[in-house]
Amino acid sequence: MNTLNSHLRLAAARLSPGRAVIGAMLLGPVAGAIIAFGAVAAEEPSGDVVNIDNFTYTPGEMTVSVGTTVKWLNRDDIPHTVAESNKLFRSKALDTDDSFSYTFTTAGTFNYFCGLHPHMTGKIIVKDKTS
Ligand SMILES: [Cu+2]
Repeated sequence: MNTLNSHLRLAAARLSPGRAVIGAMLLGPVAGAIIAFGAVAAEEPSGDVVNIDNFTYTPGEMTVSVGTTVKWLNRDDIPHTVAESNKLFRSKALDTDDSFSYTFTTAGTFNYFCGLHPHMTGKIIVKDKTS
């Protein structure tokens, strides 16, 4: 049942781009294709973004350079948080489409988890720019 629920929630989260695609189809093939392509492209995360969806941080492990700001974006329909294991940072509860950003100023490996669902974990590996 859990898996089914997860899939249903995942499907619900994908409704908005789907609606755009359906709308695009009604406008005619050529214009529709262009608009549909734009809707899909806009969904691609840009920069150093960790998406939170279906109780999962994606990507679960990310490597960035010192000075990089990482943004966590909650695409799930329930709240999540982002809490570094050594309390370096801790977000508030993020509602759907809320985000939290943190700029990593030192090299190292930073493990984090969701304060509401501690089994949700992720990792940011920060490297010096010269190495
Ligand atoms: Cu959570």
